[in-house]
Amino acid sequence: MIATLSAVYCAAIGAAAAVTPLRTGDLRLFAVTMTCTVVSTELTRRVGEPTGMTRDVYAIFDLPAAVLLPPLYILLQIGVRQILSQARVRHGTPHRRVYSAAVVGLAYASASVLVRAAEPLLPGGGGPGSGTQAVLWTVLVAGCGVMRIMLNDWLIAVAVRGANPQASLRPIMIGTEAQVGDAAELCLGMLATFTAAHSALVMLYALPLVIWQQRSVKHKQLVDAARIDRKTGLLNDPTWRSEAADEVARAARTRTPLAVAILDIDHFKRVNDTYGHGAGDAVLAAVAATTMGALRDGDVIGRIGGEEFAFLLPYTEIPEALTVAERLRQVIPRITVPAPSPGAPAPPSVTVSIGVAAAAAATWSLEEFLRLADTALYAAKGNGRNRVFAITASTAGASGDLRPRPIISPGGTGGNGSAAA
Ligand code: GH3
Ligand code: MG
Ligand code: MG
Repeated sequence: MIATLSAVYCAAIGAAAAVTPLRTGDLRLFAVTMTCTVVSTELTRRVGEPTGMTRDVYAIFDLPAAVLLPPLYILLQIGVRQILSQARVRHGTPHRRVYSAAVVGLAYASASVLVRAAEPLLPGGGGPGSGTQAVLWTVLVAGCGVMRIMLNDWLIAVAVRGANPQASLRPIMIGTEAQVGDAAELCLGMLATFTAAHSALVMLYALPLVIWQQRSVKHKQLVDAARIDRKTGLLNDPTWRSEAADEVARAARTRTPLAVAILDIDHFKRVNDTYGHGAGDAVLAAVAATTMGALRDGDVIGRIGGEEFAFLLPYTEIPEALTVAERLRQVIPRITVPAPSPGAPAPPSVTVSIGVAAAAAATWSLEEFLRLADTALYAAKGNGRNRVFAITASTAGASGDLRPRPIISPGGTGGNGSAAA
């Protein structure tokens, strides 16, 4: 896939070069879009380019080149920017650079071809014009811009999935942040295109906007990096504690039910010892992904230790919290984790022990919730592992019976005592 697309990109440049006549006006506009691209890459250099699949803001100068010039120019512009980024911003893997250039370049070239084909169909013919024609023309440009984004995302998703079938693309493809970023990028690109259609040099005013937007994208990525555990994508320990403490304080204030649970993978050391640390990491990521998938959006999930995760369920009645924990205990052993490298054995399935502290309207602090959940977890481990134990209280600040009790699963495979709630 990567080789094919890269070959198509190079062939497209060759074919476009053969059929594109050199015109002074085109060259002048290309000089401006290329200058803006080079200057914005240089000026945002120190902001850096994050690794992995990311979104950036260069469409502001790519869209004018794609819409107002023959496809050859945008194919070249994208290629030059990747070469420049490789040399000046971050030394990435060469084949990924070529693939990025191919994906973005071909997506824009398709948009370019489409605009050229559709422009003559507008009532006022080609060009942005003014009044109704200007509105219709920008709608056409926006349509091509959206098509470019979709084609781009689809090609990237195919490659990412090919390399890692488990990869989660949701946040980067359709998360709120991605959509806001795409919309801002597209709208600025359209304004720049409309402006450049009238006077290429006026587009220079867009330069500070690009630098500003690139910095804000980077800022968001830095904030995420400081909050998120890289191995699992869950909140890291300090962030989880801080967000969980806010929820606990709110529950105490509003007298609403809340539960805190600690989940610990059973005999995880054996996975590392037998299958290697890489396999252990893959298991950690898979358990985290399953946990995230099983919980709701408002639940607070974090990695609070090596193979220990914590989750807080706000507004959750005791029986519901116990059901959630028990469901997780049942579903995690069914996860299949692929081998970390070709030829290596696939890691085994794992079981988990979960300790829950749940209160109908408790005034426990987060520390108390955690201490009780830990006591319940200890009981789950001591009673044979692969179990959920819970400590529950129905009244505020309850100090009655705080002994951990096992939760009986519907299939009878879990605890072996009486039900908790
Ligand atoms: P138990 O059922 O009692 O919880 O046994 P356990 O083996 O899961 O617990 P133990 O505390 O003895 O070992 C936890 C292991 O988790 C030891 C450590 O090497 C491993 N671990 C901690 N963090 C990571 C990590 O980030 N990646 C990997 N692969 N292993 C980790
Ligand atoms: Mg463990
Ligand atoms: Mg542990």
